[in-house]
Amino acid sequence: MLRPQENMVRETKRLDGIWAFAVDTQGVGRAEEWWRTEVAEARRMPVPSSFNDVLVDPAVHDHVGDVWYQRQVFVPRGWAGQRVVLRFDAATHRAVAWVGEVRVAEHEGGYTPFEADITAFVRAGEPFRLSVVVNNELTWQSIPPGTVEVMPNGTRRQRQYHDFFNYAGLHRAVWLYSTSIAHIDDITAVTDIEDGNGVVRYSADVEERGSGSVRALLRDADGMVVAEATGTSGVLRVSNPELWQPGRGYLYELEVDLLDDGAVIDRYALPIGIRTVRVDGAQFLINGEPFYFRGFGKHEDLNVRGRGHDDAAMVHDFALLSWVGANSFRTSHYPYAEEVLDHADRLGIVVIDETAAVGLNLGVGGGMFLGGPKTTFSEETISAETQQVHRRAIEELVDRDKNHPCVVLWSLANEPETHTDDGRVYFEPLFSAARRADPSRPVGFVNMMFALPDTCTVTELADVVMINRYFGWYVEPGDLDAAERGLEAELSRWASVHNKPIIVTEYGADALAGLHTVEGNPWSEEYQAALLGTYHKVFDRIDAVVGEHVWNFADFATGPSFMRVDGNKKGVFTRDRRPKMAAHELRRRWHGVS
Ligand code: GCB
Repeated sequence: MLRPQENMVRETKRLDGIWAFAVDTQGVGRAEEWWRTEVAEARRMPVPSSFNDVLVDPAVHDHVGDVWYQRQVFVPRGWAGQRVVLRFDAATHRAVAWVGEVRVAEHEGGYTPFEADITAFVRAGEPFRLSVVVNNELTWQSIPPGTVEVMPNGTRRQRQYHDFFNYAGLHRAVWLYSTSIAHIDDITAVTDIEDGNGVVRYSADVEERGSGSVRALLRDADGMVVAEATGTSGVLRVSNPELWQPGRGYLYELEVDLLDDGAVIDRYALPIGIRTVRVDGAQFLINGEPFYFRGFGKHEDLNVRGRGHDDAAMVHDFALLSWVGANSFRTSHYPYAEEVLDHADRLGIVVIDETAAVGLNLGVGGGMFLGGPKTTFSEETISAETQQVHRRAIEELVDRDKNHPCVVLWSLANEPETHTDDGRVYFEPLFSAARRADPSRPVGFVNMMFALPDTCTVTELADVVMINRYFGWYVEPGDLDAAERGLEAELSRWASVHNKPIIVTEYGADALAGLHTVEGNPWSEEYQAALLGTYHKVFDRIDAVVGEHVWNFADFATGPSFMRVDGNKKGVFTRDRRPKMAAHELRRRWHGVS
């Protein structure tokens, strides 16, 4: 799905700002058809933002169910005769939208965009009422999963199987945009390098094409046309290409025009990075060169805005990545805003792109702490229905992010149950779906410690091994010698049993900023830094380890738990992005700065 874009034939209008907002405490809004009038007792809520932390009200913060957003929208008068599209970059976790009285869109999944052609329901130069109901409930049929519990006093409480706060709302931009009626609906571009020449294989989906023809131009970063083709699909070749490389995000622009009698009816300019990604034995190759991932698992998590996208905070995070010497990150544990991928494309930051499938493992939090069900895969828990939702989440992720050069690897899930045959049965079709959707990139999932090199039933489906390990924290807490031994033994085993590159996608320790101890006890900044140093010694001794992603870039909000003190403190930066000792430790290693 293409992002909205402005050019001589397309216009956009961002609907961000302050909207009317109502919490549907009694869950009656749909039955009472709240979209038909202005929502009663509306408060005001910024878009984009999570709704949870903005108003100082526990009933909003912890609300489980529907919330309603509403605003007037003016259709620009110049859009007469154009196709008008309403687009949501993300509504977490599901939403229905109405234009006036007409239900125009419905979407499941909190982190991928959806849109509706509303041409038939609006008039240029006139306003309409836009109503959206957003629902934040996690169930066994949602990705991520959860359960809603009704308490004795009738309030509803969300149980979840993941370690971050269940922020919800209109998290990203909402748009109105125009195109011509005949328009370019989608473009797919896959790049390759053949005999030193850059190759861009493109295909364009065109709607209402009629007698229109398609032309594709490839421009370099200076705007010079370097290759040209016609037709809805074709191959563009560039001699002496500037490659997209880690640390150097050189971008071409693929300009696709829909022409009628020589006139441009529609145009879309897609940034393209010419690069290859391949796994060869235990190496991860970008442009044929071994690549070593240095970076973090992150979260979209900020004070006040929660998971709401914020350009200033995003640019700052990238500046900190560069300061600390990171070359990559994982979009743990859900697809991030497209702005993030655009920025990574430009800076040459490498991304592991993850779905929102986190918590498909009731052995972890579910069984241990919540006293809930313990069977992960069953008719009552993660079922065939969940699997369908998961498959669609994978397809929507690939559909959205397939053209980003920064994305080098798809992560289908974080720490699912993969030591059982049921895990294998669940994941096999999902790997096939991912490979069908994108044959050009490696595919993997993030393994947790219940599934070992000899017992994991899913690793053989993956191109890489991604593992999260907490020796010295959840296992052997406080004992870094034991941690070193345990980690080395396990990584060596992964390397000898599976001839695949290993990326350690999580390792780390909580540290309370400002807590210092001479002994370096757990929770101190000293211990966090020392634990990372211990892991690094081991990584450097095992050739198959091709990546280190510290958990986490920054402290982040979680649900309530006796294991969390005002959130998860494994950040090497605090939630307001100040460095802990560990950040300096990483900077020394990754930048060689002393
Ligand atoms: C994990 C999870 C991550 C948690 C982390 C922790 O394995 O993947 O979501 O936040 O551990 O800190 O416990």
